[in-house]
Amino acid sequence: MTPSLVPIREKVEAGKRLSAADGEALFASPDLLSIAQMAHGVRLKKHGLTTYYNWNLHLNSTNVCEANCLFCSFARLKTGMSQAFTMSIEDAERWIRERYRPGMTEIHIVNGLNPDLDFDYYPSLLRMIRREFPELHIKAFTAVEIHYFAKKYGLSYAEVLSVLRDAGLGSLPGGGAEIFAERVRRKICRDKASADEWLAVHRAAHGAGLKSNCTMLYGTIESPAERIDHLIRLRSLQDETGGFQVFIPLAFHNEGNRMERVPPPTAVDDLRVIAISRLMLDNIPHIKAYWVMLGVKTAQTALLCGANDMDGTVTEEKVYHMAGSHSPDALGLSEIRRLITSAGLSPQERTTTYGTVHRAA
Ligand code: V47
Repeated sequence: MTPSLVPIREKVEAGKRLSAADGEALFASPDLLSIAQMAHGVRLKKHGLTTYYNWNLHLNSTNVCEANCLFCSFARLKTGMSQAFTMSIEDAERWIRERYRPGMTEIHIVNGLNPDLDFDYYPSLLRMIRREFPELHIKAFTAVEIHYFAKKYGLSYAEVLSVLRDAGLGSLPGGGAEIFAERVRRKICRDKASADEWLAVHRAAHGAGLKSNCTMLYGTIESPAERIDHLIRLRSLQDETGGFQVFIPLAFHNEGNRMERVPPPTAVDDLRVIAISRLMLDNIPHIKAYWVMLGVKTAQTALLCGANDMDGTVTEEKVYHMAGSHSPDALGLSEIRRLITSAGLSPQERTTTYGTVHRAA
């Protein structure tokens, strides 16, 4: 182990919280194997060998988006542009029906900030899903979307969340956080919710009894110190509310967007971010290795570097596939279990909120 890591290992073994300086020392160290071993030790203490996955479906019902994020390959600025789409509620119902299988437990919905829709579109979408597919937990709308609804329709976050919850919203996904540092946000995503607004939406969701997820987009133009600042801001909100279930680091993909000249993170970067996240986020229960984003092989390896969740079957993901992901469109349940088992770990199917799913073999 490189000498700079020795005091950090002592803190980790004593269960002490790591500081920003510790986090920066971890990013500065080339000793990935020692960092991964510490993170795996923390994961074993928290979860043993148990490794979660779920049976889910991803829906994007519109990619029309007023925000003009440089890294995004999915959004189209205006209705009518090439590849822009907006599903009606009937289209969305048909789309889900064609892909839904009895036994699925979750639908994950992330959309663009579409200026052409009335607010009623969103509760109507949720009500349709609750009526037609009552077994699905609805994890929908990032904090950036909730902020947009509040601003556009003149409502408070609590009011938006209350209407959506009454219509069937079960929890919030973690997207849209990107990197909290103002320097980076100004350059890559200047015209959407700020860091403080993103955090305020999650605070409001937790206050309303909704669980949520959190993310960090890494590999664009942020510094290691800005990554650590991001993780510490998530950790502070978690100290306050306890409402985050899982942290998902999201690796930058550079195809089909305006940051094509920025090289994407390597596998070593990916594993280092997973491991350091596990070490810094001592109060967030789970770390997800999202296979669509990492690629299946790196995601499997991440399960031995601090991650304890693989996300789910997904089915037709668009955000990453439009940005150059070469991962498959979907993974079968038995393939996810095989990946986990062959890493020497124990697969456990979960609900969105980490309840156990018992399924006849
Ligand atoms: O908000 C967009 C990111 C997010 C790119 O909560 C990009 O369980 C990298 O939030 N390169 C959407 N990242 C995905 C997301 C998510 C995914 C899986 C599970 C969960 C969960 C949440 O993807 C966006 C943005 O932060 N993103 N474009 C890109 N080119």
